[in-house]
Amino acid sequence: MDIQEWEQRHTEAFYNVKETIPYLDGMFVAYNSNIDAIKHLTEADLSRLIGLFKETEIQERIETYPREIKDPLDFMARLLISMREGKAAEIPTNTSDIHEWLKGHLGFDYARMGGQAGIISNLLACLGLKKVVAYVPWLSQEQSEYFAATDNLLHPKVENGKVLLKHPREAFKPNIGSKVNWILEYSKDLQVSCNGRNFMVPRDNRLIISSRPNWLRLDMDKDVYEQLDSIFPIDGAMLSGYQMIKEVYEDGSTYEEHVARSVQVIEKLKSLNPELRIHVELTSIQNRVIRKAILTDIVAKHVHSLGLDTVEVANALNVLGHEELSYSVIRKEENGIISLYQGALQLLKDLSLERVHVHSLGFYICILAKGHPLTLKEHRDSLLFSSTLAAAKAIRGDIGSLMEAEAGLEVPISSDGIESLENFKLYCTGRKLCTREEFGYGYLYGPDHDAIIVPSKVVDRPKATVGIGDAISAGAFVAMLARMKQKKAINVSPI
Ligand code: 8BR
Ligand code: GLC
Repeated sequence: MDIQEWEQRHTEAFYNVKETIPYLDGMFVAYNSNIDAIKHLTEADLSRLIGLFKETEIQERIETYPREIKDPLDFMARLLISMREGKAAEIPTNTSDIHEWLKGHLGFDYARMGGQAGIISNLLACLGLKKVVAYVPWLSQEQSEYFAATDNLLHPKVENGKVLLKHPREAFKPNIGSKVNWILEYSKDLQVSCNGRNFMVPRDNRLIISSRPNWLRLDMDKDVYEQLDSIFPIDGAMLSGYQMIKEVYEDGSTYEEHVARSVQVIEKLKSLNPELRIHVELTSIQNRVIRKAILTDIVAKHVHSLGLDTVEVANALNVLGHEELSYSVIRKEENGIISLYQGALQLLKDLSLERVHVHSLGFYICILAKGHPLTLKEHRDSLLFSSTLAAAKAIRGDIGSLMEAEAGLEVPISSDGIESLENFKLYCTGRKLCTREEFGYGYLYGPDHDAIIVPSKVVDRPKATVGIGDAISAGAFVAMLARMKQKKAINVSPI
């Protein structure tokens, strides 16, 4: 694979996409936004934290693999698991005790916009889309301050029973608390030693402690739902945050009701614009019942596009009954990329999707159902645009404009990514998914699907890793929609 050629393709794709963005009327982005309290862990922080516990107890807790943080030992165990594997994870906590404990024993470096919908809304607004309508059911005044101060960013506000669109800073709900998540970022090569075991962190990544206060409800206000037409015209919706749904609530209500209402919103959005495309951005979902319900009851048959990372592919496959494939995705041996491709394809089929976009460190795979209106080159441009956004976000932490995004073009393509792709070539040509030449373009042609595979840009020392996945999925999805709109406009305009 010619790395120079891929650099050139990144540059061309960036400018191609930049031209198409004005064709979009707007995007809807819901539901989750929170404040991320980010702490970059040093070796000193870590040994201080470990020193607060008996190391044998930490080890015992690691073996129980806690799926919820109930006490500081659960936190310590999940942190060490995440660091050992270099794998991102998000673990819920239902009390404010851990928040207080972390404030007292660790502290944070800075706070910024968090939550997939919050991050995506700000990014799209800063990229200069005509209109971005965000919707966060628990928008507090403090949270609203984290939204970009741009005129194109709006949020529904109910006034005298009527839904108006205002900037989030004028649309918050009074008397509501804020959701603060802790993001523990760690760097590659950090040395860890606990209970006689030593390891070196394999890659930059993070652990998220996600606060789930009991007032949190993933729902849409009745007035907003009934007057959903007021957010139009929009071309697409990016939905996330379903992981917040609980199996059973204190008032006795269950996840089924929340899932059913979430589906109603999706169906209503589609009925208001049948050409609207819906993307769901997945994240780490510890509760397997909820993970399965999100996939089989919300995503399957209702949405068009799914974005996720490699761990999430494995977790999704696992609850859908593909354990063996799930394990081979997670094992990540030399053939990990083959399993990842097979896994993503399985998700496309099981969930009846039009598109599955998997981002990994160094390369992205996008599986497409046959019959998509864009060419593979156009899809490739969308993915490469998102790789430039990821690079810009990794260097800067945030992207304030398209011009700032352009800085991502300076970041080199990952040589590990190129190597992973080389490992995949033989499989693809051997199975007649493509010729060697087609593989060089990143195009695969399956019997019932097509696929794009591209190497991506990776920043050596990222400012932070949290939220990069959201930038990748949002960048690629919006670039795809913009291209679809542009093609449509060109086809209907008189010659
Ligand atoms: P999630 O947030 O969904 O886990 O996605 C994170 C994504 O960020 C990874 O899939 C990877 O593609 C990207 N990424 C990470 Br992690 N570190 C990066 C870096 N240093 N430079 C560019 N992209 C990165
Ligand atoms: C999840 C987390 C949030 C984080 C985001 C980044 O939504 O809850 O804290 O900012 O992921 O993708």
